[in-house]
Amino acid sequence: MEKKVLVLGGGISGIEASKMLLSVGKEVVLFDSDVSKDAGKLKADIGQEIGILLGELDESIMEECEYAVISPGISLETSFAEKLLSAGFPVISEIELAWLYEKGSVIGITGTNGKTTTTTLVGDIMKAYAGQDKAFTVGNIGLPYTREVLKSGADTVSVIELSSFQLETVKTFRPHVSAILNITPDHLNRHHTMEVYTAVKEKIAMNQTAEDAIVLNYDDSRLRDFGESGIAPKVIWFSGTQKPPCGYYLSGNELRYTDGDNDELLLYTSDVNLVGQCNYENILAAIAISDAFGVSREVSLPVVCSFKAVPHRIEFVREVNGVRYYNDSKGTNPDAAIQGIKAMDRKTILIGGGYDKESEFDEWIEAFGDKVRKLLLLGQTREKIAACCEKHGFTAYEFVGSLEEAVFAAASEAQPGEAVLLSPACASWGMFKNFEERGDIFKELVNTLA
Ligand code: UMA
Repeated sequence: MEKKVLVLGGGISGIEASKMLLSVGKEVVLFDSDVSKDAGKLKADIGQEIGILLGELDESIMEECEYAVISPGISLETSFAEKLLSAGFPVISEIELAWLYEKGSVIGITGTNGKTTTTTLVGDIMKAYAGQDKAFTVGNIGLPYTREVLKSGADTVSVIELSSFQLETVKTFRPHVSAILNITPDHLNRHHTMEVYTAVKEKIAMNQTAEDAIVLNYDDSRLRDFGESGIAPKVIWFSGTQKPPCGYYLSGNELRYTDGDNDELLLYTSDVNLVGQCNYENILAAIAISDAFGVSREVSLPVVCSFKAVPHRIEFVREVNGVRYYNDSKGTNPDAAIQGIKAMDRKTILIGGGYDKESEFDEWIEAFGDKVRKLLLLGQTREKIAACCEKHGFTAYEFVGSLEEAVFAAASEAQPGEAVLLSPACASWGMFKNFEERGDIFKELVNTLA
């Protein structure tokens, strides 16, 4: 009898992986260590009768199942995952599972920051190129790859946002074009060191060959080293600060490309709706990816010009009494949040703090300069951030008990001509379901201000 597949985690990845496996005729056992999960609801979400295990995972499961598909949020160090791995039981990511059923072309995009904007933009370019129903924008962006992959065919393109959690357990995944946008400290509570975190991100290229391409950030020393280390795919550089030997770069208000001999203007920054250096870098990476994929600029550049900021990334919400409110809830780590501060062109009341991912906040606080006039701190990390503020001589901080309190305190503090920015430098977990919920609640609160 054919063995079953064990799916670990009953979130959206586990549900979509289970559905996909069932539809290709596999039997599935879904495990979630959270005993409070509602097995009936999980079965209803999946829409078919499957085995559901909650709480503890018995070792006998390895007899019953062929391999496990692990959800990204589950650390390989959890006791049940460790038990499987130490017994040599195959454990693959939901991305790897989908890849095994992929029939079309694949673009994979990772990096600490800018992934969602770049993936969304590349997805839109691919829709213009291949057809609306021939390009799938999936992955960490919030739509599991397993949900769409069975629609793939020779003429489709899957554009996948990949987190380090998802790359940790890929085995044969091979994007035709990949990109690593940047690598700065994040998720160190899970990966422990920058070396491990970097190595996991670099797994995006581990199966690529000379027929494939990788787009890398020339300004990032780790990625420069990686690109110059003799890796198999063709390396394509982009830079927000300098002209690379060959590649895409920002020069003043111009987005340009050089092939080493000839240099050409692609766009002016005023041609695009996005603002901020990080976004110009995302655009350069997106053009590099679509060029490498063979999309003509007549197709890609108009999409770039009409593209609007994705929600929760330095998203302008509203102006009230001369104060501009920005939602950068996706500023879930110090580096992303630094980009949020940089994008402000006025004095700013900043709302920060949240779940503790063991990040260091020094560089974030240093980036305040004389732009951040007041910092409102909430969540698990607020004492840690306050101590770091004191270390750096920044004393204009205040503790707040909730996001609601933060928005009202910011509104009464801000003067006309200033900005209020939610860019927490921390994950939302613990106080909110995810960064989207945090950003949505922020926007609702801002919309109640009179
Ligand atoms: N679970 C266990 N045991 C554990 C941990 C979790 O059983 O030890 C169970 C939970 O009880 C829950 C399920 O696993 O039922 C949750 O799985 P999950 O955390 O993998 O969440 P999903 O709903 O499957 O969402 C995941 C990504 N979540 C994480 O990586 C934490 C989503 O990224 C992604 O959009 C989605 O897959 C589709 O691909 C979110 C994210 O925060 C946006 N990503 C991080 C980031 O961007 O920084 C990496």
